[in-house]
Amino acid sequence: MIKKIETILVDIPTIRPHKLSVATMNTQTLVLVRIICGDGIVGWGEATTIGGLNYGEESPQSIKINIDTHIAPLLIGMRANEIGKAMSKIRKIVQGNRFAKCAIETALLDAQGKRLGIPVSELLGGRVRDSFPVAWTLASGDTSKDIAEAEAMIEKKRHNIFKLKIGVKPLDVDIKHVLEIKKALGEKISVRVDVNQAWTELQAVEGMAALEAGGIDLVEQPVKAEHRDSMGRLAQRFAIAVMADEALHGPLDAYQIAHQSAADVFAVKITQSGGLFPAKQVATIAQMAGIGLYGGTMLEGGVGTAASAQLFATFNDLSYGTELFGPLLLTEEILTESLAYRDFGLNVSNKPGLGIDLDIDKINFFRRAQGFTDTIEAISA
Ligand code: MUC
Ligand code: MG
Repeated sequence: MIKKIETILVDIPTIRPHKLSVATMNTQTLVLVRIICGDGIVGWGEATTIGGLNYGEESPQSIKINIDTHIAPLLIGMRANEIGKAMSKIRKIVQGNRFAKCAIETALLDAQGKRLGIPVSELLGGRVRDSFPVAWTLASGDTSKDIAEAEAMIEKKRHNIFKLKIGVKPLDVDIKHVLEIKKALGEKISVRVDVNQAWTELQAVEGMAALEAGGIDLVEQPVKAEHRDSMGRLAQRFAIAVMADEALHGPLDAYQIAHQSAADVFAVKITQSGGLFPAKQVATIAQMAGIGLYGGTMLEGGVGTAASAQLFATFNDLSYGTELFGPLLLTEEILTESLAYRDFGLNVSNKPGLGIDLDIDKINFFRRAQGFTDTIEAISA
């Protein structure tokens, strides 16, 4: 039985300012969800977004208040092991709020995995891999700092795929920045860009021609999410891969984008999709349409990253790798044991549930910094 649902906002500083075309992040707010079940099992979920309401239509505060006010009351007293029924009730009654729904579904899956003694991947169809590559985003805003950061990552065997955030500066300045980084890192290192919707189609035509000639592997969301015809024209015109990110809000968008041939690759995100099961459907649609898969992130902390990892481990095709580096961008770890980043990738836990434990003292400390005077209780499950 679902006994209690708690939502906790935790603000964690980033290791450096993270500059996107839509926002500069100095902290990340994690919305943690803890579901306490009648059998004593505890499940954790998480949702994050970027820059308040700059990236999407849910903010950390809206996620918390909508779970507390509208979603949790629907679930209290339901059977905790009937995840399908619980999520279908929420999906019928609650419009939108995909991030909030994802955090709840994650917590229910974590609890169910712990109850059955199996990792969440096995509740999602079963894993086909135990590790995958993880890209790093260079977003300091400075070319030489980005090159030094990338070289340090390669040296440590942490990452050999890099995504550059562009779109704020004039096109020629951005292109120069990207090509200088590509030249410094060399042939063997994959360099991609994320424009976060900042270009017009004409700017994209000019930018993508230069990026393609310079050996850049992929362009993520070059134009506005709703400009699907533009995405389609760009995907057809250039050999460089076009990836849909902000354009993908779950299975229906996936179906329509596939139908319109408006992307070569999908960035699958559990929050953007509205949960792990809808994200799996997004991946299935991509695979049916011959669209490549990339495991995306909303810069989640340890819980959301572990959940994404459990899902991405079930994808047959993961040809573009993942970007599950969220916890590495934060100064503080909220897990008692960090996720296993090794050999340019992430090893996926095979412990029950999400395979993680949370550091309750750390969570209470960062809650206090936000002015919360109450604390959450440590519960072992
Ligand atoms: C995005 O648009 O892809 C993912 C990695 C990163 O640096 O930003 C996010 C959001
Ligand atoms: Mg993106």
